[in-house]
Amino acid sequence: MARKVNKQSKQDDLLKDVLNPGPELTDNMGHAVSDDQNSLKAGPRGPTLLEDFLLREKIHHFDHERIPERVVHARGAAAHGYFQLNESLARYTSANVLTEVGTQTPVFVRFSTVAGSRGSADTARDVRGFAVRFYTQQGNWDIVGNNIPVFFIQDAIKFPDLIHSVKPEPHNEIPQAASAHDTFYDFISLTPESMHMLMWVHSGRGLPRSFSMMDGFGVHTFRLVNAKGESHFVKFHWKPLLGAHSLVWDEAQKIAGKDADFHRRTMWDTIDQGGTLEWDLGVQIFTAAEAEKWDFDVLDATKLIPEDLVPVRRVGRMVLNRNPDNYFSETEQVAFMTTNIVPGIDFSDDPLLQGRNFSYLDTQLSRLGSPNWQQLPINRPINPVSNNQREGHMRQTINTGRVSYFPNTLGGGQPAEVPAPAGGYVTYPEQLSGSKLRRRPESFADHYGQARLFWNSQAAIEKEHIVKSLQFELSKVEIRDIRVRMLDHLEKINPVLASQVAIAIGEPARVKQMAVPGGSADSAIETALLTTATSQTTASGKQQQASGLSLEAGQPKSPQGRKVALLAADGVNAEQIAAVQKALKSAGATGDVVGTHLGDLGGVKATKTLSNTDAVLYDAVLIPGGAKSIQTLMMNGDAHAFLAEAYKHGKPVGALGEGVELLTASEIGRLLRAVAGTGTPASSTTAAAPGDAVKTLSEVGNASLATGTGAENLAAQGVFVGTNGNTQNTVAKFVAALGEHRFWNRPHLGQVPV
Ligand code: HDE
Repeated sequence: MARKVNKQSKQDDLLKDVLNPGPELTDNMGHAVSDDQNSLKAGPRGPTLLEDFLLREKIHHFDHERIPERVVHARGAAAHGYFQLNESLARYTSANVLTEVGTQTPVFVRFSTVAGSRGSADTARDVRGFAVRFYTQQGNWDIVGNNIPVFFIQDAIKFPDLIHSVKPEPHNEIPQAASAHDTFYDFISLTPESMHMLMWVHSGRGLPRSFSMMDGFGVHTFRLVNAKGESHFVKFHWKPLLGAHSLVWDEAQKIAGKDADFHRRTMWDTIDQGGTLEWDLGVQIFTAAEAEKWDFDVLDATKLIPEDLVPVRRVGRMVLNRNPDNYFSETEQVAFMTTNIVPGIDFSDDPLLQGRNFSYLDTQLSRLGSPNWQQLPINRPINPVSNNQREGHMRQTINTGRVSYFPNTLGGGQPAEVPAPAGGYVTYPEQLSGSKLRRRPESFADHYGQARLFWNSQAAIEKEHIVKSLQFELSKVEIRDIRVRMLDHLEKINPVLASQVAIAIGEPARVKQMAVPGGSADSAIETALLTTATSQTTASGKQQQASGLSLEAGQPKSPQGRKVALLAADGVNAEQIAAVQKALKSAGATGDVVGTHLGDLGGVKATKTLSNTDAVLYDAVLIPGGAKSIQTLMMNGDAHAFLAEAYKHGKPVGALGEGVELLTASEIGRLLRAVAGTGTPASSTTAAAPGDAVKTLSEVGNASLATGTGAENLAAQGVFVGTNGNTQNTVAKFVAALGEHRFWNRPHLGQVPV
C-alpha cells in the first residue's frame, strides 16, 4: 500500500491530467472546428439552426461551469509545496510522515476567509482557514485548521447557527464578508463560550498581513498512536518563519477596495518570482493524565494549551513553492476532510471535531456532485487506490475483472485486508462508557478565563486595536439590547475594555475615570489605562499571561517579503533608486517605483503610478532625491496622501537628499518636526501648531539630521532621513526597519488626516 514519496511525487501524478493547448481547435468529441466565430444560420441575417452542435456544445458547457461554492471558506487561494520532517516522533506515532526524517512529503495548502462569498475581498476581518493536505506514503492526511487556535463554539450542533448569524442577513443579503451586524452579535451575545475566540478575531489575528505571516493551528486535540499502540494527545501548530504580523483595520478596509486580491496576489507573486512561503510544524504533546490536572478541558475547542504549560516542539518545515496550474481544477476542487488521517494519528472526543468528521464528507457530495470526487486529480492520493467500490456519476477509472466484492475466491481473495503491523488503519481502542445524553460537561463551563488570559497577554497597542475594533463593530449593531449584552460580556473579560467600548457606543462607562476615546488613535491617557488593565484569571494553570499570544512579543522580524514604494517623478535620482533596489533585494524585499506616470523617468522605469496604487498596498515608503522629481511631487496631492497614510499606519518612511524637503512639506511634516526636535514625545500632548513655519527638517535643533540626535529621534519612530552625503547609511537603516513591521510609538497619530 505504502509508496515512497518525494517532493515531486504529486506533481508527477497531476501531470497525467495536465492538458496544454494543442495547435488545432476541436470540440469535446475531437471534431476539428472550421469556424468558431459564427453560429450556423439560415442566411447571414436569418435565425440560428438547432442543428448547430458546435454552438450547443460550447454554450452547454459554459452554462454549467460553476459548482456550488463552499458554504464556509468560499474565498481562498492555494499553493503546492512539501513538508520535510527534521525530528522523528516515532516514540509517539507510527505515521511515516512524522517518523521518517528527511522525507519530503508533497503538500497542497489552501488559505481562506470564512464568512465572505467566493468573490469577496481578502482582507475582511475574519478567521483564516489554513488547510494542509499531505500526500503521504500511507494516503492523504489533512490538517484542516485555522490561523486562530480556538473556535467560537464547543459543540458541532451550533455550527449552522453560528454561520447563519455571521453570513449576510437572509432578508437583504447584507453585509458581505463582515461580522459587524446585528444577527452575528445577537447570536454571539447569547453564546458566552465564543468570547475567547471573539477576542482573537478583534485582535490583529483577524487581519493578517499575508498568508506567509500567519500562524496555523489544528485547533482540536488529536491523538498520536505509536507502533506499540500507546496514545498521546497532540495539538498541531504552524509557525511562520517570517513571524505573525497583521494589518490595521483602516488599512484592511482600504485594501479591500484598492486590491481585493491582496493576499492571493502576494502569495502568487512571491512564488512566481521564485520565492517561498515557509512554516515550521510544531507539536504540543501531552498525556491524558497531564490533561486531567489542568483547569480547562482539552476536548473543549474554545480553549488553547498555553505554550508555557506545554512547549511547542518544532519538528519539521513546510515550504510552499509552486502555484497551481488551474484555479478551478486544483484550488476550487480540492476537498479537505478532517477524516483524512493516516495510521498513527487519530481523533480525540472533542465534540466539535466529531461533528466535523461527519460534515466534510457530506459537503463534498453537494459541491462536487458525485461520490467519485476522490478521483479528481487534486484529491486522489499518490499511493494506489484499490477496493471494490464501483460506478456512480462521472466514474473515471475503468476497473477490470468480474470481482467487485469481498471476500472472494474468484479474484484470488484480493484486494485483501491489511493487518495493522503491515500498515492497515486501526482505530485507537479507547475505553468508553456512559449514558446517552445531550449535555455539556462541567469542565467546559468557564467561558471567560482564557479570554482574560488572551487580553492580559496583549501589548497596549494590541489592546487598543481590540478596543477600536469592538467600538467599530458594535457601533454598527442597530439594536441597543444586543450592544448592551455585549458590554456585559466584555466587562467580565476586563472592565476597562468594556468601558472604552461603552463610551464609544454611547453607553455609560463601567468603571470610573475613563478616558474619552481618542478617535482613530488613542490618547496617551487611554494607552496608559489599557497598559495596566489586566484581569485576574484562574484558567490555564493560574497563569495571568501566556507566551505566543501577542503579535508584539517574540515574533521573528525580517525584511523578507516586504514591499516598498519608491515615490518618483521625471528627474528622480536614478543612482539612489538603484542603490535602494539593491539593498532591498539582498534583504529579500522588493521595491516598486511608483511614478507620476508609467515608464521612463530618466534612467528609471516606473512600474506603478500614484493613481493605480496606494500606500496601503506597501509595507513602507521611501522618497528618493532628485530636485526636479521632488518639485513635481511637491505639487502632487496623491504623493502627500501616500506619505501621510503610510505614516499613520506605522510604516517605515524614508527620504533621501531632496526627498527630505517633500517629507518636511507633507501633512506629517509638522508632527515630524516635533519628533525630531523633542525626542519621543509619546506622552506629550503638545504638537507643533498647524501654522508653524517649517522649512526643512534639518533645521531642527541646528542638528544635521543625517547624523545628529534629531535623526536618531526620528529613526526611533521609523522615519529615516539622509542628506545626499549620507544616503547609504540611511538606506541600510530603512531596510532593517522593515523587519520591525510597524512603529506605534509615533505621537499624535490621531491628527494625521487620512
Ligand atoms: Fe469547517 N467546514 N466546519 N472548520 N473548515 C468546511 O468543508 C464545518 C471548523 C475549516 O480550504 C466545509 O469542504 C463544521 C473548525 C477550513 O477547502 C464544511 C464545523 C475549523 C475549511 C465545514 C466546522 C474549520 C472548512 C465547507 C463545526 C478550524 C476550508 C467546504 C463542527 C479548525 C477548507 C468544505 C478548504 C470548510 C464544516 C468547524 C476549518 C461545510 C460542521 C473548528 C479551513 O464541511
